[in-house]
Amino acid sequence: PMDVCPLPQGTKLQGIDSSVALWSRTDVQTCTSWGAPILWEGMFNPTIYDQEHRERGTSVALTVFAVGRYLDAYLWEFLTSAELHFMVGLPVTYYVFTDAPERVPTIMLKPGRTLKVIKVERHARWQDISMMRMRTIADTIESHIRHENQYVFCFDVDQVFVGRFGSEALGDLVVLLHAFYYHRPKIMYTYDRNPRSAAYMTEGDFYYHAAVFGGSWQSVRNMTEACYHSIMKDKMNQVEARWHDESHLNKYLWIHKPSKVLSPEYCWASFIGFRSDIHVVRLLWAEKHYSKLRD
Ligand code: 2GW
Ligand code: MN
Repeated sequence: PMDVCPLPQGTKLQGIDSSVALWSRTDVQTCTSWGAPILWEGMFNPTIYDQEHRERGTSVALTVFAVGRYLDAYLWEFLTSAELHFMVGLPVTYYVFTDAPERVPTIMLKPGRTLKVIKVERHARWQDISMMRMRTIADTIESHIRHENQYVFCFDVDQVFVGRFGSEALGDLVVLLHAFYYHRPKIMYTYDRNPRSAAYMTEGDFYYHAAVFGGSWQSVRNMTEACYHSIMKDKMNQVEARWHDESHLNKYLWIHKPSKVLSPEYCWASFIGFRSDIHVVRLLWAEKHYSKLRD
């Protein structure tokens, strides 16, 4: 049991991460240049994290959007699998945003876990369905989440939990390495490269995946609000970033460094095939049926 990696002088891991809870891995990068842990299986003791968070009375909000055809296609499996694997043992409040509250399936929840459904409009363009999540998340943190939960995690709905996604993932600002890019040269990162977009960037640390992000309600509120504002700025200028909200998220994270980075175990895609550094899969991209869902 050792610390994660040699940290640059002056950097300090926060909270539980600074105690004995972290081990090391030698085959992968376990620490960012600014001293944030990159979390891989084998680096942490789940029992210590769970104990500590139960003692602190930690509770977690999860936000997910299921608008239009994505509701029937994905929501039931997403929620059912979250009950088995997401923050098990901690109080969790699910926030389901949908245009069709009456079609949200009834799920048997474990004690201490609740589900709230909030009606949202169905934007005509799918790009707007995706981007406008930033606004809705920021608003809901202000109106509800901040009064009940210390942490919030935001997910795409087109994925399924298949392994522990637990309290080790909690932190101030937590983001995910995109499974498709984590081994690739930076030149391949699909940042926005249009100088007219507010998401424009020429260099970055990693390529982060917008399918999973989280943190304290304050940090997630700040990030989603900032992304929403830069999305609106683009709309005024009649440009759209290459990967929509994901481009704006990557830009924000270049300027505001995350305090914890999740390895691609936390959102793996089976089409990538076998990788020897992926020891467990915790969340898996669901199959896409683009022709059915996007026309
Ligand atoms: C999205 C695209 C095309 C057609 C429909 C939709 C759609 C998305 C929808 O009809 N209803 C809906 O609720 N959504 C929500 O937006 C849902 O939660 C979904 O998971 C999320 C993002 O859309 P998704 O999952 O189809 O986009 P991906 O998997 O290609 O995601 C990456 O890129 C996106 C931006 O293009 C986002 O940044 C996303 O977070 C990334 O994972
Ligand atoms: Mn998705």
